[in-house]
Amino acid sequence: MTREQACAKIDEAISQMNYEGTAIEHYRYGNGHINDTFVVCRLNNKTNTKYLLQRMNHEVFKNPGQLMKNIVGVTSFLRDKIIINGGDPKRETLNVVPTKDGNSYYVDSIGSYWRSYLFVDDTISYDLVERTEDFYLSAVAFGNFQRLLADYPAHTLYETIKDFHNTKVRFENLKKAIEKDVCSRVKYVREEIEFALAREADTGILVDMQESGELPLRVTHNDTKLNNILFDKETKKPVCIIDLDTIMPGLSINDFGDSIRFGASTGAEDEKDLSKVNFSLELYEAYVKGFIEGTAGSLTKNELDMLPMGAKLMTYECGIRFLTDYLEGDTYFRIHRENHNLDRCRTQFKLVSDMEEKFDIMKEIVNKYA
Ligand code: ADP
Ligand code: GN1
Ligand code: MG
Repeated sequence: MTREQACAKIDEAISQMNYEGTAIEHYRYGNGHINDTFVVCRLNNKTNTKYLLQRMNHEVFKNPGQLMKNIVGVTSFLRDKIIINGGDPKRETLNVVPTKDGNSYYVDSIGSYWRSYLFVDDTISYDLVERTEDFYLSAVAFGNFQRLLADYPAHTLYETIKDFHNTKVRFENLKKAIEKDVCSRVKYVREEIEFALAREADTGILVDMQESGELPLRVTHNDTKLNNILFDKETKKPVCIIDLDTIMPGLSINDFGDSIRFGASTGAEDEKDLSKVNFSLELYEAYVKGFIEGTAGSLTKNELDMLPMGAKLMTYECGIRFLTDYLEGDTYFRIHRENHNLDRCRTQFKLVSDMEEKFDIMKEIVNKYA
C-alpha cells in the first residue's frame, strides 16, 4: 500500500475525532519526512478552528499505542510545568485531541493509525535558518526542553524505534544494504560508500561512552531539527517543540548534534548544489551558546567535551541513513524527486568533511561557553 492509499480513510478518521464544530476542509501540511500530516478546519460558533491530524507511519513506528502513551505522558508532564511557570499550555506544548471514545489515537478500517493535536496557530517552522538569532533561540528552547524533562520518569518511556541513534547499528545496516544492493544502485554511489566506510572507527565513540556510563542517559527528543520547533509568526520567538515521536532515553549530545547537522548548514538538507552547503561556524557558535544556556549547567564535563563529536556523528549517521534508504529503494524517508535521498546524503557528508576540517575550532567554541 502506498502512503497515499494508506490515507484513503481520512474522512473516517476525522469523523472519529472529538472535534468541535462542523467540517470546512482539510489539506496536507508541513515538510516532515515520516508521518502524513494534515490540517483539519472546522467552523465552530462562526469561528474557524484548526486541528492537526496525522497518519502515524506504522512502518517506522511499530507500536503506535506505546508511542502515544509516551506522548500523552510527556505532554501532560510539560503542561503542568508550563502552567506553574505562567505559560500558555495550549501553545507551548502539543495537546492530544482524543477520539470520541476517549482514546489518544484511532485505527481506521484499513489499519491506518491516526492521531490529532490542537493546531498551534500563527506559527512558522523553518527548513533553513534565516537569522542567526532564530537558531540561537531554538538552541535555548531545545536545551530548556531537555531540562524540563530532567525529572520525567524515564523508565516509563517505551523505545519507539530500537537503536534509533546507535551509530554502530546504523553502520551495520548500511553494510547490509550495500551487500544486498536490491535496486542495483551501489554502482552509482561508490564515492559515498567509500566515505561512509572510511569512518567506521568513529561509529562506536558515543555508543561506547554511553554503555560504559561515561555519558548519562537522559530523556531526550532525538529529532531536534529546526522544523520540529514552531516559532511565533509575530515575535519570532520559539513557541512549541513538536514531533515528539522519538522521545526516549538518549544522549543529550545527540540532540545537540542533530540540531547542528540541520541548522548550522548554509544550505538546505536536500540542496543539490554542494557549493552552497557549508558548515557555518557562526551558526554553530550561536547554537552552542544557546544550548549551554538552555541546559543551564546540567551538562557534565564529558557531555560538554563531546558536543563537537555529537555534531559530527549525528551528521554522519543521518548521511548513512539517507544512503541506506537510497540503496534500499527509498522506503523510509518520504522523497519528492528521483535521487532525493542521495542528494540528502551528499549534503550530510559535505558537512562532515567540513566539520572534520574545523574540528579544533569547534572544540574551542565549546570551551569558550562551557
Ligand atoms: P514528521 O514526523 O513527519 O516530521 P511532524 O510531527 O514534525 O511530522 O509534523 C510535520 C509538520 O507539521 C511540522 O514540521 C510542522 O510544520 C507541522 N506541525 C506539526 N504539529 C503541529 C501543530 N500541533 N501545530 C501546527 N503545526 C504543526
Ligand atoms: C526524520 O520526522 P522528521 O522529518 O522530523 C527522521 C529523523 C531524521 C530526519 C532527517 C523518526 O525526521 O531521524 O534526522 O528525518 N525521523 C525519524 O531530516 O526517523
Ligand atoms: Mg518533523
